Amino acid sequence: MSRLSNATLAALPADVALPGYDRAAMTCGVVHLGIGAFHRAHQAVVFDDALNAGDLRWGIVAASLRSAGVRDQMAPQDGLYTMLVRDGSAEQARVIGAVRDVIVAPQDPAGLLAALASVDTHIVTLTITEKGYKLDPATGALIEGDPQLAADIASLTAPQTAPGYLVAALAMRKAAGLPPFTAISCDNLPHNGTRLRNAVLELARRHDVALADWIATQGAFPETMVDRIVPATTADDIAVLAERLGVEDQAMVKTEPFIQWVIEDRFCGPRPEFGAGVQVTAAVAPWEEAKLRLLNGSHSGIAYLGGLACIDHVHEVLVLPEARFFVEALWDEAQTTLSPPPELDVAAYRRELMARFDNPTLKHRTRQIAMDGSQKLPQRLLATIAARLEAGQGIDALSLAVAAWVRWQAGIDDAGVAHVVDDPLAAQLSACLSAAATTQDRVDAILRFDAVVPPVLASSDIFRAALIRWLAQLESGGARKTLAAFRGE
Ligand code: NAI
Ligand code: CS2
Repeated sequence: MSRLSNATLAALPADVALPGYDRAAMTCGVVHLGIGAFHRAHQAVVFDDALNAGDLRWGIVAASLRSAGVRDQMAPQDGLYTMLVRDGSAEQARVIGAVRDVIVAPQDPAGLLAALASVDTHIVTLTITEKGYKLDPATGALIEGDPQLAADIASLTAPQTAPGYLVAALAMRKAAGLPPFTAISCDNLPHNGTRLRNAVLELARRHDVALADWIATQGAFPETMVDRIVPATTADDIAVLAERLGVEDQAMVKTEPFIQWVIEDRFCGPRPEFGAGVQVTAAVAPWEEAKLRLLNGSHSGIAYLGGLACIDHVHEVLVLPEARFFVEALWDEAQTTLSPPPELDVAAYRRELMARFDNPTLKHRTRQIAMDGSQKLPQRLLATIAARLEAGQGIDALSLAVAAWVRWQAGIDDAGVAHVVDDPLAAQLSACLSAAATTQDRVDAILRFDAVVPPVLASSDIFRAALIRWLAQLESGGARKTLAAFRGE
């Protein structure tokens, strides 16, 4: 079967939305680092909207800092791909044309640096996962001793890390008399702009103090809150779409109708006239905190408990009344720790969130969300627990979610089936847990794991007791029984 491409666009079925602009005439104002599924269904759509509105400055040069997979899917398709929006019953298809090129950084570091240093480039977006920033999850400081970071500290000729690419390109821009670009982290990290800025400034300082000062005064690293559920594409998704389109699209993404991008009003250069789904605002933190603690906190709880109970997808976990009860209880706990923005109606947000999780056509795998827990737990669950404890409030549901994460580290589900713990700290976590003989010992080992657990929780007797209680139940009876017990059954 032929592939989706410029040549096959005109033959697509009439109900597929197509780029409404001349792709050959667009320039690339955006460089994106980490072209995974999320970028293709979120930021790229926002820039595609700007292109459709007639501003042809917002094409994208995208890069993968690791593998050639996405480039190999997109290059034969002239950078085109389909976004499928599934609302639970109907499905809409739209071809996105914003991505002009995909660079595989390890194969072409000079090409990526040239794109970043181009006079056309005004904005750099990043979705490199939480671990890509090379920051300690508990403290947010650069991970000293990380080999890739060490290489970038030694030389920036062919950078290894995202902060390395940004520093090297900013040095080229400064030398060429160009302004810096606005660098926008779109990963689910707390204060993601500040974290990215700190990583870049710290690395720049190791090379050239004047460069670091220039970036600090002239550059911009807005905070953002990003939200759209974008599950990984499956081979089945690609096969079903090929039937519908009559051409194959290996780079397709599937998502939900909901889209939100809250960006701090801190740009150092041009930006598009943002349209639907984007808010530019002075204060992102309240949005970000609400999203991380409500959506992502419960997502992680659902992923570990559902994964242990051998349930593949989020919507299937929520078929269980005891799982819904748990999610509502976790939200009750998290909600008291928030200072929501005035525009956010938390009760309505919770109702909408449950409906989003219930979407049966997204098929969001619990295993996908369970990945990289060590990088996710601090902002999703542990900060919430610390705030509850400080206020003298209970942590029943939140600590059950953390206990399920601890249980997940054993690498075996409730049916005795082994799973890979996909986490950059998996080996260290496994070493710390395997030396522990009892449930109490395992909890104590986790509490001492200071890359993830902050001191205030490591020393909390209340947190320790809650973890021991839930972990003991998960270990003896499994996730389904523990959820039922949580509900008082
Ligand atoms: P994906 O697996 O499709 O893509 C991940 C991208 O990150 C790939 O380009 C990969 O090469 C890159 N990457 C991974 N580790 C890296 C490292 N150590 N250094 C540099 N690059 C690295 O995942 P997806 O769905 O695109 O999600 C990526 C991130 O986007 C998430 O971790 C999250 O922070 C954020 N996000 C994802 C949402 C989703 O529903 N998928 C929604 C909101 C945010
Ligand atoms: C999920 C998020 O994979 C995960 O850890 O919790 O990627 C989630 O889908 C997004 O944050 C939704 O905006």
